[in-house]
Amino acid sequence: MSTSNESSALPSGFVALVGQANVGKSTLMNAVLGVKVAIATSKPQTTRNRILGVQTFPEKGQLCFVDTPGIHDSHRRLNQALNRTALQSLEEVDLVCHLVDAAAIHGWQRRTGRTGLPPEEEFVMHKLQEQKVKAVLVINKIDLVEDKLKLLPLIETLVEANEYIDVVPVSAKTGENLDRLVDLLLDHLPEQGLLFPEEMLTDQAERFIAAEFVREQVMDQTRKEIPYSVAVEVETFRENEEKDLLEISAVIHVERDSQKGIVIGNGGKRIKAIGTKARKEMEKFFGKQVFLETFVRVEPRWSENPRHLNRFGYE
Ligand SMILES: Nc1nc2c(ncn2[C@@H]2O[C@H](COP(=O)(O)OP(=O)(O)OP(=O)(O)O)[C@@H](O)[C@H]2O)c(=O)[nH]1
Ligand SMILES: [Mg+2]
Repeated sequence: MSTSNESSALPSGFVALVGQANVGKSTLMNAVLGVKVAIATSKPQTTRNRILGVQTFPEKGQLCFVDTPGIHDSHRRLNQALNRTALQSLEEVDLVCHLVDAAAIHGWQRRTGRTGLPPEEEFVMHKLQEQKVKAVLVINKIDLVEDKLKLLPLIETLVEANEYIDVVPVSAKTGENLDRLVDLLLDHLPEQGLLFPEEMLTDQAERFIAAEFVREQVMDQTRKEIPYSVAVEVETFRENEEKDLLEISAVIHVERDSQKGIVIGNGGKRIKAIGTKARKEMEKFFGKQVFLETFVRVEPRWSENPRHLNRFGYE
């Protein structure tokens, strides 16, 4: 890093978070921001859009994260759109964080008795190499690795497979080493001053964020194919100044009648639980009381239909 003096501008820039699905990209962005801007669940393919998350570090600089969908090999139309979104993000950034899941790779190596990388990880590596990006390797979920010495051969395998300008092991969940990651990213960014106002957090519309909180709960509280058959649209987002609350109505789209039944649940139990938790997340984010209504509609095979993918903002 160049020596700084009082007249030099602070470092800043766009940093894409990329990798396989479920490696913790969104969790890491939220952890650095200290606010949940991107939804995160235990199911793969949670993130479906490019999501900007900005954090300003007083007197240090500004990181503008671009959270992206997990890159994976699939022929489903929705999934291909997600891959495109992730890969296009690489073209617009100053730096890339390639996140890998240390525990998942170790698990794969143990199960198969092999020493290399799982094919899904090779797929991501290949995509990154094609784009010739400047990448930092971020080895996430180290809280799940009991014997930290085991990280060394993993790092060796990864840096042999791809070129990185730096390597950092972290835990997005416990926050371990995230301060080191932040300093290191700032070190690699141009000294160009702040790109956004200090208080800026994201460029996502409030409606989008509200819809995402509902989708997060549906994904979290359902299983099998349902998380991948859900799209949420916010139809009303209104400030009721008299009552000092936000009135939000959201439509949960699924692909089949049977899925509608599961989302609603016995006697409406599940949809009620989804609504309650989503409302609490919204209240935390918007800092206001929320009145939330939810509806479930069937939109047959929307995830294979370009018109609907476009309508839901995925293509
Ligand atoms: N133990 C542990 N779990 C983590 C860590 N980081 C993320 N997770 C968990 O991993 C799961 C996936 O996290 P996400 O942040 O949604 O992962 P993602 O990479 O954004 O996934 P997609 O959006 O599906 O591509 C969630 O259950 C997280 O709580 C970590 O450092 N340690
Ligand atoms: Mg994500």
